[in-house]
Amino acid sequence: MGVDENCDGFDDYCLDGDHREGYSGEAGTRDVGICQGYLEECWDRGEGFQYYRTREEIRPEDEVLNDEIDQNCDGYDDQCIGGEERGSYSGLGVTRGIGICQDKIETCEDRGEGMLFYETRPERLPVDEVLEDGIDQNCDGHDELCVMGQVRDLLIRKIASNVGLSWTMPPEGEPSSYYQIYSGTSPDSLRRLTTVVAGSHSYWISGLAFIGTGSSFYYQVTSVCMDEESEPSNMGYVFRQSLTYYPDDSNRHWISLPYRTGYATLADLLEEINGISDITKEAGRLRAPALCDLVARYNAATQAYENVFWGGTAWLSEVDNYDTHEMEVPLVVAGEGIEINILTDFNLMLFGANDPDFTFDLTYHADGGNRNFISIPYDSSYVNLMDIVNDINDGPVPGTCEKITRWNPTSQLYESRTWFFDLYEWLRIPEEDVSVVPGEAFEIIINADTVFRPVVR
Ligand SMILES: [Ca+2]
Ligand SMILES: [Ca+2]
Ligand SMILES: [Ca+2]
Ligand SMILES: [Ca+2]
Repeated sequence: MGVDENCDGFDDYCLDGDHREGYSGEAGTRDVGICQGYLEECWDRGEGFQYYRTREEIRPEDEVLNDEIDQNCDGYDDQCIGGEERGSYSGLGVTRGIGICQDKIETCEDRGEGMLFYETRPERLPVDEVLEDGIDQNCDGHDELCVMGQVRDLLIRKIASNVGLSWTMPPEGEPSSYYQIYSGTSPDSLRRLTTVVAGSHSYWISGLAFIGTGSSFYYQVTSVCMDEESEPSNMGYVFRQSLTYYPDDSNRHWISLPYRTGYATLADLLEEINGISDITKEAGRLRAPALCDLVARYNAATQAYENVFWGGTAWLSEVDNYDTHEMEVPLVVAGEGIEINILTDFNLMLFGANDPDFTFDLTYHADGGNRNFISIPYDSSYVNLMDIVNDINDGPVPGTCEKITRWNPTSQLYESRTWFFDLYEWLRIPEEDVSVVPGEAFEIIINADTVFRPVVR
């Protein structure tokens, strides 16, 4: 003990009003965050003046993360533990981690502001697929292939006064990009008309006014994948034939139909040509034609014509069984030609498409006439009558086709080529070449079963 100078019985340690402070924590942590030094003040509490703590020291403690308090007195409230990682993804859950899609990765680091999450890998969300590059850009689990299958069933139909194109999805699937429609007034000069989105299989051309140009129109469709394009579809037709009426002559025409048409029966043809309806039903039976009063097919099996014709007061059909009010009429058979009789000049318009798979499969009947009435595609490559014969016979020698006949619509006379075995040559009537006029039909006579596929351009 020291000396009791002021005679209060105690050797005082300090003087009234004195204070002192200190801090035992790490340097640099004092007065940062929760850390503080202690404070002692000089009081006399009955035992002489001594220092008493009036504020406790607080040294760094374990950090409590993200509570807005800086427990370890480094100046920051840490958000995380160093090295910790977290991922996040803002896209659809099914795409997360698939293909190019990846989480944003944040890593806990101290970059001078305490432990915070910093983005160390960016998020990647689905983008438009790039086809056939081995990478799944849209994160659906696979790299898309370039799809552009060939359309093979294009059909052109007249519906009301519009031209309707329709087709189905190619076996390969919908095109990756779109369908491209081509059109032109000749099969060799088709140009791009318009595109149709994948998944849609039709296109309408409103009105038939464009037909007034006097041309036929040809159509094809392709499938497109970016800058690649499929082979063109079968050829579609809006086929126009200018028919002339001769007052003092017969007015028959042999007409080729497209192998694929919207005409189910000969009545459908008559109705469309004449612009009348329902001639097979009671209400339509009496509607007189203005343009065409007869359509006939030639039945190869029976070797007989089957007519549907205007009888003067009503439509009649040679295959009507008179059992019902409805008139039975011959069906349109793919590949058959038809004969029509016209009443005035007009432009015959036929709608349809070629069938690239169509093959004639003609049967020989030992006791029959073996005449077959055939349609030829409007875009065939035949130039002269003998081109058809030679195609059937695989050369300019006799084969299963021994006669071909054209009906000349201007002279209203037959023109033909007939194989004469005795002379071993073709009898030519007329002698000069006979052109194959697109739209005309032909009669052939066969001497054995015959299979052939017309050649188109
Ligand atoms: Ca904290
Ligand atoms: Ca801290
Ligand atoms: Ca994909
Ligand atoms: Ca891809």
